[in-house]
Amino acid sequence: MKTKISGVELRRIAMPLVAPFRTSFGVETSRDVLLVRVVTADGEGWAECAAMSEPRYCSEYVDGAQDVLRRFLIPALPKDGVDANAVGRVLEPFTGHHMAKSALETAVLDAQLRSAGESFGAYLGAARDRVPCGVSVGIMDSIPQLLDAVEGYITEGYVRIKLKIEPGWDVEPVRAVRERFGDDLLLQVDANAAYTLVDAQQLAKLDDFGLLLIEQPLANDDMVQHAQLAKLLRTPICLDESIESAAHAAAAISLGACSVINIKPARVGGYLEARRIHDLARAHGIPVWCGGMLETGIGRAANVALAALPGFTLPGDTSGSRRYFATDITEPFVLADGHLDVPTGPGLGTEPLPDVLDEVTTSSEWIPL
Ligand code: NPQ
Ligand code: MG
Repeated sequence: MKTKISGVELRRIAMPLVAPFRTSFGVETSRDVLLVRVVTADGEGWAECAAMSEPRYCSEYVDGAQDVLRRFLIPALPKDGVDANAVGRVLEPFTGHHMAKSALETAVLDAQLRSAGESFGAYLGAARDRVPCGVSVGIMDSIPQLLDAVEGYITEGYVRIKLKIEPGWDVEPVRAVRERFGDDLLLQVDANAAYTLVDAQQLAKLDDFGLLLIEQPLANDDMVQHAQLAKLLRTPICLDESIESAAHAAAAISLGACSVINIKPARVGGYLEARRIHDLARAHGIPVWCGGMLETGIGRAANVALAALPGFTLPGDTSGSRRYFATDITEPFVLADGHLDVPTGPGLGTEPLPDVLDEVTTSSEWIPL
């Protein structure tokens, strides 16, 4: 099926966070999000770009994503229409820029599925109608502050807690959370590449706490070092930043660099590549889960649909809207019994609320095709 696109709106919105979110690579207090709206003959399709304001998590950043979309990716779309399945191939000549590519492909896919009356979940192959949700907890100023935050999330129903760690904030916060909330709590940590292989002995101390996994302990490029570290730890290693494609996932699995994969569709270039990684991991018995990039309801809707695929056997960072935003740009995603419902409407099954969208918009540009 071909979708004919008349143009694309690139809209920037400013979304204040409910609380600062600190990771090993920095502190975020507000989310500067690029929204992509594809306009077709009979409708439109939405997506959001996961790129952050600065290139810290990965090399992409939001101004750069908007530039490459405007100058290269959008003009590459065929004028006589394109099937969403072919967008990846059309953008292939341009290297990198997975988050920008993901946003464009997702908006085309949303437009196409809306026209066809099919939901993202049904299209991707969702195997359930709701998904269990975890939450990512930032680095705090003190252990009591961390315990209060974790207690609040457990009370809200989150079924799994992920603690952000860095050198100097690792064993003690994990020990404190285990002592306070018990051994049954599903608990994992995420270092966002803050360690090196010489820290192996320190990381091995985490083996005592029955963690589900340790996410991205070493640098993005350290695939071989992750394989070496895996031999020194009992805690399973999960890769996030290192996995930018299905090819990377295949390499990581055959190297023994990870035994779990965090799939973020934006990081790997879109939901179709995300599904390929899911299929590959599943064939190898590698559990996967859906990561998060502080998405608004637009990105969240698609992530929840992906997280409903059968190989997503661990709870994801698919938190409710209020984890990050007091007011979401869509109807908010609200946890029920620790789960989020997979949207069932056509396409993403949600769209921005016009009044909220106008209030948070900081700029908009129209790229005609
Ligand atoms: C991760 N996400 O798994 C990322 C990292 C991350 C939910 O922990 C603004 C935009 C701030 C994206 C901070 C979670 C962010 C961000 C952290 C992504 O590694
Ligand atoms: Mg991570």
